[in-house]
Amino acid sequence: MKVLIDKIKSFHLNIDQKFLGVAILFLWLKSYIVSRFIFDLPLENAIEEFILLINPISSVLILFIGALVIRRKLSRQGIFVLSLLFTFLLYANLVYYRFFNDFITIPVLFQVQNFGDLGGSAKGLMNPWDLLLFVDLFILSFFGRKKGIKSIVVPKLARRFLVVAAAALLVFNVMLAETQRPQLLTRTFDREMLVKYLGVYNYHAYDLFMHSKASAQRAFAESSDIIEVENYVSDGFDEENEFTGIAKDKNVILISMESLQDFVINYEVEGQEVTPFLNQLVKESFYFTNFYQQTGQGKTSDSEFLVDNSLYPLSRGAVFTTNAQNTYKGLPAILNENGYATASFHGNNKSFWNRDLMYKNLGYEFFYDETYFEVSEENSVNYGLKDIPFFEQSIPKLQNLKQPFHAKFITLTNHYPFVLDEEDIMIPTLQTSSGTVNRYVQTVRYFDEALKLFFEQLKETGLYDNSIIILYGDHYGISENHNRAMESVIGKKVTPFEYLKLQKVPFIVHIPGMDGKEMTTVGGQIDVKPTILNLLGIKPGKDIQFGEDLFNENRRDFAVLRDGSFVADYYSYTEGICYQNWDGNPTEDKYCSQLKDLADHELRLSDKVIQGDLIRFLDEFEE
Ligand code: GP9
Ligand code: MN
Repeated sequence: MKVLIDKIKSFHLNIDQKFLGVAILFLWLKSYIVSRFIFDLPLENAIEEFILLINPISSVLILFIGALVIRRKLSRQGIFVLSLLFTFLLYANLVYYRFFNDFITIPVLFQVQNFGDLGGSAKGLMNPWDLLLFVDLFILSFFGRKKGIKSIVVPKLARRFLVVAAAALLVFNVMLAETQRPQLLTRTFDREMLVKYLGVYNYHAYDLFMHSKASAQRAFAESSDIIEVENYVSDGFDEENEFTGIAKDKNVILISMESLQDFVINYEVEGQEVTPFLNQLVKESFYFTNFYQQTGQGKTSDSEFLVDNSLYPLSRGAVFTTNAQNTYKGLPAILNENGYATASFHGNNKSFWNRDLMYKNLGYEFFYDETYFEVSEENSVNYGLKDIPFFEQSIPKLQNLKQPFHAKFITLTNHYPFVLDEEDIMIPTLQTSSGTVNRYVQTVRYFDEALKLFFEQLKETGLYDNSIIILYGDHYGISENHNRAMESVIGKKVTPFEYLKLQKVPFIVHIPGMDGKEMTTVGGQIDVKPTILNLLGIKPGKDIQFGEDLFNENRRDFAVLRDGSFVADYYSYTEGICYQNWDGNPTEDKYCSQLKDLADHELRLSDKVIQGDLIRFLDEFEE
């Protein structure tokens, strides 16, 4: 102990080490200033402020100390070059941010078109004040010339200490970030969040890692890999039925209903309907009562992926962020080729779930993100713009779209933790043991009202008559943590079999002028793309779709959930056990285990398509 104290007492930095220290300090400071005052990151509390302050230092330390560990000493030129590289990275992000309000990703670097956009106005995006970012480099190079500064050597003990300190800081940073945003790294929601919580350099390291992983998997794929998949999905692909082309050339209005589970339909709280409008709408529509959500960690974005591609999302992470550069044959792209204008409307930050990049790839021509809406303190709650003003403000934009159009609306208010402003509460809460479940019915009720108003506006503007309106719940709102509370809602014990059934979300196809019908076929979000294409009478040509048209009477009753559970005509499977649909009792029937193998096989093939980026090979096999 005494030795250590003496060591600390006698500790002093020589001029070389001071030089290194100053370089690190400068880099930390300017990274912080840029992140805090130039990037418009929403900071919600003191912890987030603190995270932002500490996050550049871990990466800066790791860089310099890492270089020292590898090379044992660093020349002043070495320090200068490292500072220059980091400054350049920071500055590139700053310029990119000014234009795109987003951060650079590796794939973006290779998208020449992006920089084409930037190129013309790059000058306009630079500002004389930006030179301040480089001031420290001038200072360093000036002092570096001074006699006496040679190679920087940091004693072994100090080096060890610094390595541990940098690593500990990084771990602390990530842990603190996780308290603010659980699953930040596994779900990788949003670049804005990654930069806010990890810092711009750590974000780039993470982006590089994710990108390399995806590239490696892609590199090992061969064009022949697609044959097995094609053979599997081709059955019944082109079959026609009485619904084929029934909505030819009509506008398609697709509504993603946030966290809407099927159990709320016709459910009442103290004698008041939770979804009065939907209850009426389902009577006037094709209402699929055995339709399942099939999302994984990518939640809303996974549901979008399923609907647009008829491929399964991945079991880990959000495919919108992990495989956004793949080739896809998205529903919007197909409709676009067939003369449709295509747009997505969503009152949230555009880079959430990497939508801004992924949408281009799926064939959306327009993305009306939050910047296209008037969003204020009063008209937003929780994640952003409330559903009523969202739909209201969307109408004029919709009217401006060339017809026929394909327009997707992603609602937001009915999102965990299900909070509303006082004036938007229309029904009482439930009285279960879970506050989440109790509030859920109120936010659902608010959404139902928004939907009613939207339909009214569609009718007023005349858009209604030329359109078909398709609605689906994106994923569950109530997780299994609330099973006890859900027992009083559904009136029975929430066994794994019942929990599986709670994964039903409404799927509603509303065709103005047609009578409604309850449809009992078992299906899921994967079936939406072929269903829409069939209604419009559009043949997509060569494509890989795991779903089947829900109006096809010969279709198989089958919905595979992302965790490997499935529901079929007579049997269901979840958590390792097969159940009989008619009484919910476990069974060991052979047919059920065959279905289980089929479900696994299907998920595996879909994963292979995504990981190997196999759609890019489709054309090679065009006859
Ligand atoms: C975010 C919104 C909600 O833009 O789609 O995302 P979720 O948490 O439901 O996936
Ligand atoms: Mn959602």
